[in-house]
Amino acid sequence: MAELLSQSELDYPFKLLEYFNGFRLSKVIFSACELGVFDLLLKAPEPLSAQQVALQLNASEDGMERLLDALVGMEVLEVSPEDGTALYSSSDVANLYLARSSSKSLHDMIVYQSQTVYPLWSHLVDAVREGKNQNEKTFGLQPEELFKAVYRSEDEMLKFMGLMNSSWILDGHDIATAFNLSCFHKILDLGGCTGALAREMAKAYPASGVSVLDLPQVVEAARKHFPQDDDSVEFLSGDFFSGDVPPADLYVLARIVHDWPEEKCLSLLRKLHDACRPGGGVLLVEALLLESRRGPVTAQIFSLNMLVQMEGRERPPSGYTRLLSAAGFQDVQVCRTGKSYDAILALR
Ligand code: SAM
Ligand code: ASE
Repeated sequence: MAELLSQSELDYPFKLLEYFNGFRLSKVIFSACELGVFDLLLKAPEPLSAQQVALQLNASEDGMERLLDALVGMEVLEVSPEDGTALYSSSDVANLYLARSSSKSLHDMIVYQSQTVYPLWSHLVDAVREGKNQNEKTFGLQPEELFKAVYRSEDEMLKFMGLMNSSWILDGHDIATAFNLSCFHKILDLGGCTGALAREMAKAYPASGVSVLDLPQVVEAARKHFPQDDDSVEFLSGDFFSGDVPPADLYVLARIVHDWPEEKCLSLLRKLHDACRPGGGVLLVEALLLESRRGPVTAQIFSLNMLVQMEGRERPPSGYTRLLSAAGFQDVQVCRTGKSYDAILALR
């Protein structure tokens, strides 16, 4: 059995200190992204002093120097020389993932964590006490429906779409190829948002037709703000809770089941079971917990996030098998990718 934290840390609680200081490390990354530090360092032809960075980003020299030094300590930036004026430059990782202009940029994910998730998490104590999300307390709204809160303004909807879009930069290919899905000729990604995962599916299965169904305002914004050069994915407006879903061989539900209470998930899965032909199926994409409850900590943190922001939870494989069986699906297969998100395939 793995040694418990409380035993290995008795001499000096290194991990414990790292955990409870962690929020400040998050804020260092958030702030540097929002100030444009990584974009400036990527563009600069040579390393810059704190004074130069501060001047170009409209910040104080003292504040910027401390922020840059913290980023060096976190091994996100590099500094030289050891004496004289310190000159800062980006690392390959920062250029690839933190600069806005990179094709693998996680900037949108970071902005959403900073501006929406972080304020919500300041009410974690209340969320745990009350057992419900903190949208009302955090943003001063009383919407009757969950996505009226998530999409409380056009700007919030676009930021949320940016978050959803950027996850598949990292995990999209692994999810699309977790199972061989080439036998499903018509694939429909329900709540497919910007189409980022659907595009990975279209790339992996060029002989299949891939469509996205989402709420009308999301489809409109996806077309306008997240356009695609190819026409590999078709967009449909609709509501997966009310009325029929279009026919398909494979229904994809990526990060949908974890948003909603059990009864809503069951009725959606039953509807999909009725809509799909024998041999058809459903692919769930979620961050799987371990049956042992011992991790992965990222999925456990996501489950707390679902408490703080949504109405659902993360589950271990048995949780999904139970839901899928109750809806009538069979042959449940689970694929852990080792990244943030995993795949569960079930057949009618
Ligand atoms: N599947 C995408 C992904 O994993 O990146 C997005 C997941 S996001 C958590 C939930 C998505 O479901 C959003 O795009 C939202 O607009 C959509 N959605 C919420 N309620 C819906 C409904 N009643 N009908 C269709 N789509 C809905
Ligand atoms: C959802 C996923 C997310 C609904 C709201 C969300 C995420 C953040 N807010 O389906 C992404 C994953 N979770 C975290 C904590 O980053």
